[in-house]
Amino acid sequence: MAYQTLIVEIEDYIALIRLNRPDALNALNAQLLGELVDALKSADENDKVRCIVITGSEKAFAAGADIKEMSEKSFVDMFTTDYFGPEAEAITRTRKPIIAAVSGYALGGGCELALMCDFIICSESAKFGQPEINLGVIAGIGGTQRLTRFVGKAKAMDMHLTGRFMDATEAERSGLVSRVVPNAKLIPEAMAAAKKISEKSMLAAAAAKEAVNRSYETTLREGILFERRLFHGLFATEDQKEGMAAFLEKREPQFRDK
Ligand code: CO8
Repeated sequence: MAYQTLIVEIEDYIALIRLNRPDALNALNAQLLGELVDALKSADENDKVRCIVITGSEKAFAAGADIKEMSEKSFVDMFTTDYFGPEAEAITRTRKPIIAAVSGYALGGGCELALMCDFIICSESAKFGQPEINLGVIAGIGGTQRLTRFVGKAKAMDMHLTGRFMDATEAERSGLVSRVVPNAKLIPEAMAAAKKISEKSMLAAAAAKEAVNRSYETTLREGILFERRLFHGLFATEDQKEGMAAFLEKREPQFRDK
């Protein structure tokens, strides 16, 4: 499928997906989200992809859901189409690891999209925010739930109620992002992280992703049991035999996803 709002490059087992609506600071409209869902599904199904990086431009990862598209909609329009619900669900169903590489504004739905990824690497210019309150609404694709789980109630309430932005330093200090790098290093750093992931066993990577994500869905006891069963299950794979043999033989493992 040819995309109008995304640029997708696949190289070296990494799919780099760039949001590409520069005139609207990559605001998320129905077309962009539809194309993103399609690109992620294709990446999941493509043997030549082992890790995914989603990024925007230097000025904006995404400045929110598209206000022009939403402004005239009624409750009935939003409710009957379940506005952005199916797309958001589909994004979080992606099985391959996804890194968000954030530069500039990640606001509203843009911040929420970054939160849906497995982890966020940002540049020094990144600004995260949930400014929907300034528009008379609130976050709609997970911001009140994920941000609260990731940075705690105090910061989440502050952001959702005041609409203020969080800079890169505060985002790292709060646990929202895993790394902050200079602007020019953002894509190289994200691609290097993706390359590292792409060299692991995809079976173990998928299990790690499922287990960490499960920690947000269940009790500690159930989550630990889920983790232990996945851990036990990986002993049925050739990659476990290879990984442990390689360690003992002091060589690099050759994982085959089997
Ligand atoms: N939607 C549509 N267009 C946008 C958006 C947006 N969210 N953000 C920026 N743009 C457009 C501007 O309208 C402008 O277009 P034009 O040149 O045609 O007027 C262009 O992008 C450049 O923007 P600015 O001139 O405003 O650039 P500045 O550098 O002056 O400011 C800001 C940058 C601070 C990012 C500013 O553009 C801004 O405040 N944008 C809006 C941020 C915002 O409020 N985001 C939240 C939107 S609501 C939301 O995300 C809800 C999520 C849940 C939806 C799911 C429903 C279930």
